[in-house]
Amino acid sequence: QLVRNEHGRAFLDISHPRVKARIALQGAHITSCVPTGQGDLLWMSPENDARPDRPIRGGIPICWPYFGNERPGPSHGIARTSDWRLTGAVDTGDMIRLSLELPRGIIKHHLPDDDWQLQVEFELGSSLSIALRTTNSGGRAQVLSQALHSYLPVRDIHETRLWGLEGAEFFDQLTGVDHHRQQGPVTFSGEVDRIYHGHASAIQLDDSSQHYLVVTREGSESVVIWNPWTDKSQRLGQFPADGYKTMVCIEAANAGPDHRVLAPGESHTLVTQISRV
Ligand code: TA6
Repeated sequence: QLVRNEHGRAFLDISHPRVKARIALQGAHITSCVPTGQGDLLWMSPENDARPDRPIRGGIPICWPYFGNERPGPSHGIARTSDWRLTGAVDTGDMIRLSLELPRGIIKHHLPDDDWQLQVEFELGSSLSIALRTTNSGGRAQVLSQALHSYLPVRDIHETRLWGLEGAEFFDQLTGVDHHRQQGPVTFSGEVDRIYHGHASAIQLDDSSQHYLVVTREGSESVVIWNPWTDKSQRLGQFPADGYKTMVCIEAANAGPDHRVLAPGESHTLVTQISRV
């Protein structure tokens, strides 16, 4: 049902036999997803002040229609601070499917030279799936870069390894140097901010838990791996100084060299699934 927090921010609170979840209407931003009998699949900062128009730290921010600062404007684009509209809710018994759209008037307001339609579909049950569909509704080709900026919980970042990226090439956002090659699992002993590209297979998050998370993607040949570590944690808004110890971002993306050019009328759907195995 629709609830509002003390700042008037609207959330969809989902309570289903298979899952409990919460989605902020601003940004169509899922902030928690707890399948029955499991822990939350997502990490949320305890320091969110959740005032409207401030990006929520945690969950899955929708970075669109550009990633990071690939275009002038707010970091990671305009979708996550704009008000979306619920357009559908279906209970299939073993999951709930929610559809939202970003009204075209809002897109036009922020991006007067662009012509896009944007919808998102969540499938919430024993796992989480989010599909972000962009349509070029204009008369000229348009460039799209984007990410589903998933914050995932880990028991201890020092004991965390990401499998599935071995041998993949990556661009290091910290140094601006490209064409690194991943040797072995991704481990963390300092800030990590990398765009792995030319890569589409599943990523396993092994943090020595009995069950670990698996992230899969569709419509994406790039994935961003980020942990802010100590210094950046101090500089980030709404982020506790030790927050880096219990989270990692595994972001299904079309970022860097994996940006997409959509012809008039063309659609592209970016999908990520998060499940515990
Ligand atoms: O995806 C990694 C990243 O681009 C980092 O460089 C850092 O800026 C992070 O996103 C968070 O960005 P935000 O705008 O949400 O503070």
